Amino acid sequence: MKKSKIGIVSTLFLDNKISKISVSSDYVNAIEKAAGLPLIIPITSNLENIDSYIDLCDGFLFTGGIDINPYFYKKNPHKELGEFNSKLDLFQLSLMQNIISSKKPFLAICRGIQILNVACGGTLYQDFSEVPNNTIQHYQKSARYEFIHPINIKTDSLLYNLFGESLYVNSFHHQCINQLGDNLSISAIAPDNIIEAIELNNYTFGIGIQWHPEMMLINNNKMLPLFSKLISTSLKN
Ligand SMILES: [Mn+2]
Repeated sequence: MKKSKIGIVSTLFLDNKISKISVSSDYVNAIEKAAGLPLIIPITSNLENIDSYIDLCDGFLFTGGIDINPYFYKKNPHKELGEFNSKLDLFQLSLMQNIISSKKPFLAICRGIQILNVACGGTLYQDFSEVPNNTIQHYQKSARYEFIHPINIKTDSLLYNLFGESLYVNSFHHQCINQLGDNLSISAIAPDNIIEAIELNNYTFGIGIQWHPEMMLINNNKMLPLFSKLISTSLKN
C-alpha cells in the first residue's frame, strides 16, 4: 500500500557550540503509528530548495522548539523572551508560506502554531507575563504525556470533527497567540481564553495546535486522530 510521505520539519540547536539539526523521536513515532512515512526536512539557509522539499512530501508536520525572533512580527523583544535563531525562523516561515500556497495538508505543533500565525501576519505574546488575566498553568511540571488543562473546541472546526466539544491536553508553552493572522480562525481556547488551536480557512487540513499530541501518544491513543487525519488527507491530495 502507498504510504503518505510526511515531511517532519526539524529544528536547530547548539550542542557544545556546534549547530545541529534535530527532531524529537516522538514525532517520528507518531507518524509511523498513524501509518505514514516520516521524512525529516533539514533547516538550511538555502531557501531556493523549499519548493523541491514541498514537491517531495504529501503532507507536513511542524514541531516544537525555541521562541521566534519578534522582529518577524514587528515587536520589540520583551524581557522574558527566550532563545531564538533567525536562520531557523526564516526557513520555517518561508516553508510555511510556500506550503500554504501549495495547498498541501499540515499539522503545526506548539512552536508550529506560532510559525503558522506569524507566517500569516499575526503576532504573539512573548511570555505569559504579557497576558492579561492568565490563570492557568501552561508550562506543566509533570511528565510530558500527562494532560493538564481542558480546551473548548468551536463547533464549526476541523478539530471538532475529530474530538467533539472538549479535550484535555498537555501544556509546555510560555508564549501564545496574540493577534490572529489573515485567513485563520480560532478552533479552540483554554479556560483562561488562551488560543490553543487555529485553522486556515477554506483549506483541506491546515491546523495549528499549542499542545504536544506526539508526547501524549506515549500513554494512549487519544491523540492519534490528529495524525491519522493528516495522513489520510495527504494521501488524497
Ligand atoms: Mn496550554
